[in-house]
Amino acid sequence: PPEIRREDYTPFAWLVPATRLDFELGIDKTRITATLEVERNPAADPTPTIRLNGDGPKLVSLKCDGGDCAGHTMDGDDLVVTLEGDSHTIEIVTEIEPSANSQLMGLYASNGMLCTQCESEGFRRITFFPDRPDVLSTYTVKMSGPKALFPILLCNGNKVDEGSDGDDHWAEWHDPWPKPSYLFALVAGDLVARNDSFTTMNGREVELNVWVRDGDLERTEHAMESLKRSMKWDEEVFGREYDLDLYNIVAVSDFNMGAMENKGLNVFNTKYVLADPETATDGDFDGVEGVIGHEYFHNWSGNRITCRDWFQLSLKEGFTVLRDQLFSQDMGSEPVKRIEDVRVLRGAQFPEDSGPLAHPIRPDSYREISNFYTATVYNKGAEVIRMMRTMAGEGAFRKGTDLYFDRHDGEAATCEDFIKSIEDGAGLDLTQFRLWYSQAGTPRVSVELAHEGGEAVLTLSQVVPDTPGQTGKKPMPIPLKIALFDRESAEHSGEQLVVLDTESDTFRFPGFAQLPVLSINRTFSAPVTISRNIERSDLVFLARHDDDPFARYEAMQDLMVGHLVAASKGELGDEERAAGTTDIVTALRSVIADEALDDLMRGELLSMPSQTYIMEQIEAADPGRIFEERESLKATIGTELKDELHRLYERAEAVPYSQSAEAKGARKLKTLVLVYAAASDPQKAAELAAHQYDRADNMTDRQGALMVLTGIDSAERTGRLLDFYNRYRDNALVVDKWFSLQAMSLHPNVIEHVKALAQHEDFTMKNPNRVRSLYMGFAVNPHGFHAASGEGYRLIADLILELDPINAQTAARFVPSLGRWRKMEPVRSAMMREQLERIAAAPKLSRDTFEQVTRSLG
Ligand code: DPP
Ligand code: ZN
Repeated sequence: PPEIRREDYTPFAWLVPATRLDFELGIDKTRITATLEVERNPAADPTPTIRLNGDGPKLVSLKCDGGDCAGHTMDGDDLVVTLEGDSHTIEIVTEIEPSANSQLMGLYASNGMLCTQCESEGFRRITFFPDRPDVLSTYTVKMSGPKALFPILLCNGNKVDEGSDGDDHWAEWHDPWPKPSYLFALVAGDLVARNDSFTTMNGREVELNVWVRDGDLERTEHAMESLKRSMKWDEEVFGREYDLDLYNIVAVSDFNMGAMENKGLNVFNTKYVLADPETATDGDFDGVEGVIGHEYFHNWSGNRITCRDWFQLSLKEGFTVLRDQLFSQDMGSEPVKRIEDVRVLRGAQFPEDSGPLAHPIRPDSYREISNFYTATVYNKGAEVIRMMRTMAGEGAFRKGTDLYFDRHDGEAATCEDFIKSIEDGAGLDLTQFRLWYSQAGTPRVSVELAHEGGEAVLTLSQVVPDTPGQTGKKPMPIPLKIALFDRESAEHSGEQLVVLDTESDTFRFPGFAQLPVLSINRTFSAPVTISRNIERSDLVFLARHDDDPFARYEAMQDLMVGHLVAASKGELGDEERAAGTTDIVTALRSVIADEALDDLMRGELLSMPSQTYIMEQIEAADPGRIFEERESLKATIGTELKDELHRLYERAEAVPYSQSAEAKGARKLKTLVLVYAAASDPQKAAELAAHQYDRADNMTDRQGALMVLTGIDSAERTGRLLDFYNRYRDNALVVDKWFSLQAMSLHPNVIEHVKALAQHEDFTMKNPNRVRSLYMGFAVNPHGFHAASGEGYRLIADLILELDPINAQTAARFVPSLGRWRKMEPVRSAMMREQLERIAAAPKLSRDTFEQVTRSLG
């Protein structure tokens, strides 16, 4: 497959002011008549042809201006039509087979309904079209089909007409807002809606619907409330008003992504719509709110202003992720949300940025764009814009975004357009800052603090590491929020922002009689790694006193990470090990006792760093060794703090179920206590977890208990797993949990369990949620995936090969786990590489998997 390069961009030679689509809908066969009004684009070089992208639709007929076309050929999958004059009407009839579409791109069947997914290049699987985001067109769509099968017919925009014809019926929809083809959507099926309305800031009434299958309606309240909160928040915080009279959300159970922001017709994975206390955890509730917000915010950052080309993906995704993060911060606990977001960044993006698939947030080339819907484009993209906001201040940043929305409304824009708008609107000079868009790799900042003549002297230096295809990088502006704590009073005289924009720099702070304690990268103001030689006692100090909750969490994590890294490398003598453990236990004890903390935050402070994060800190990591050290520390904590944790549990257990922060915090603590108990006293933990499971009146408690039980070989484990399955076997999302809990478990036989589950009657390769629940659960379980035998690697490689022909996009998502081979100790490293080579040698790999495997081996 060819490499597509950002610098090769040229505007399309034609404009398509209007598109008419006629769908004759059927599950097995759908016929589409597409009528395109095309005009020469005065801004582009003239060509004698128009290229209409295709990916498999059967061409039934083709007409130009009502008659034969002057000529046409197929160029690969594309249809190239000869066009001589300046404006034409092209009519294309195609046929497709929705029920045979297992890739879930384009128009496909799911549970008897029809739906679409067009981003990035799915529209070309429906009809031939200039399927690129810079071709904006106004769509009028007529859908017809059997009323019994498809009582509900939905499309973008507003319904303008409808009628019946015997057993068939039809609806015509018109979307007044010009859009690229990737935002097209259609849904036809037997659906019911939760209906509501929202009055915008200018008094326009918008009808809101959340469409689901009959029986799921009671679980849509949270989605609807989240939608209304999103609409209000975007008015208040970004000044953005909704622009149609109708907003439809449809839940679909077979879906590659989380959700899709199609204009006026969002299509969602059921996972991000359906929630009630009985079947959804607190995390699931937060996920629904976040994704509902995300897709809604795209209406402005993505739809009203879209991307010129797919290299600009972060223009809409990075910005929209930042918007959804800020929204969730405002709806819940700001510091806890920040910690969660940083955890995602470090868990997914940092490894990507330090591995073979590293790429800048604005990539320079790709073979398959689906592979670039990454944590880098999304989450690092959000961090980069967050840094602009930090440097500008909230008010000035808002002026920048106002200018952006104003200047580029209706356009297909670039990242550069965004940066320029923030520069002009916020009054920032972002000349050097643009490097964040072009340079990959997580910068490493080295920190030294000295005390000289009554001053604290802070020396910072940065290295931006080499990444594939990029060496010798330039220093970037790194905004670091800091505070200097007096050791006696445990107070500081104000937070400051220092911007390190050279390789190395020194900052002096007068007025210190002795060396203060430095709190740095507060709120995680820059997406970098900090390396410093800090005394353990200073970390204990910060874990206890830092007034920035994020920095306090960070100190707690650093304390544990430092200990576990040294222990895993065999660098700790008995005495050091004991001293390190004592410090950790002391710090945790102070967290448990601190009455100023709320329990959600307390839960964060009491959580151990993930094994994956620890592995990232070590060259040639030995996952087995790290696992043992981490379990051993967990057991020590469980033993040493047994009484405190027990009291915490009892207090939390008395809090009745509600959605309040207090009750959520209590639930988080309960399962956390079980996690520590499982390491220190498994039999007791199994009893306690079984008790929690049996008494649970909500999924958070029940799932938490079962999660702990799956790791303990016990009678309780078997009984509760069976109960869980029998209780929820009719609920696909909960059955997904049942699969993933077992795949993620600490049980010694996890590989055998996963193999058996793959043969379970409820397992299918056709449903991405089910595939991810079993195999992504396993791939992120270092205990199973990195088993010394190499069996975990083989299992994932087998999966990739089996899934690739069915759903290439989902298959390719599993490649990065094997792509970490360079970071592993030699034996595992060789086994991982061997599996990648086995995949690479397979005949007929998809473009998605081929690209990921080749880059991973590269
Ligand atoms: N649906 C995906 C998202 O919202 C891609 N746009 O991020
Ligand atoms: Zn998005």
